[in-house]
Amino acid sequence: MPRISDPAGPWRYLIALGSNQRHPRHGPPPKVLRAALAAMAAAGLALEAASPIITSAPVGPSRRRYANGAARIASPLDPPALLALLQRIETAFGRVRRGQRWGARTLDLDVILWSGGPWCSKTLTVPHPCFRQRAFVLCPAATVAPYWRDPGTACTIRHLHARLTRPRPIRR
Ligand code: PH2
Ligand code: MG
Ligand code: MG
Repeated sequence: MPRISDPAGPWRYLIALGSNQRHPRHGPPPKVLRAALAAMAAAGLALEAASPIITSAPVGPSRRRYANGAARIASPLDPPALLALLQRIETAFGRVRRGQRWGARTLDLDVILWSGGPWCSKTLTVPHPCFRQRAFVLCPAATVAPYWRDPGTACTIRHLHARLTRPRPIRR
């Protein structure tokens, strides 16, 4: 596998994992996520912490529930090289991109944060543009990186999670 090492690394990354389709060999979504973590480690990513796996109601058009999780990893790869590696793992798990936004997927691996601050290119934006509004990302992320600060808001993950899930009075 080609590697683009960055002399300023190793970097830390927060990765969100999702699945809402069974895999013929690994089985149902929670098992897909466990197998994906093993595949990430086998590909040379140093797994520093992995969250418990949760199930969550689908956001978007898909009707099946998701299994979601988060991992904190260390790697010398820069964001585009890491993204390419994660996409190879998604493809190896049988993910087919049908062009439908938020369609059902065997495995989704998203880069949420990295220790280098904001990153923006044609194919990748870090921090992930929607992660602050997604409890299925923030809930597992808060278990592996509670004090990691989002460079966009300067809030910790724990704070973002509390803010999103805090009970609010009903407006009448
Ligand atoms: N991922 C999506 C769209 N909707 N909903 C849940 N609950 N979990 C996900 O991982 C998820 C989703 C697009 O990647
Ligand atoms: Mg996603
Ligand atoms: Mg994705």
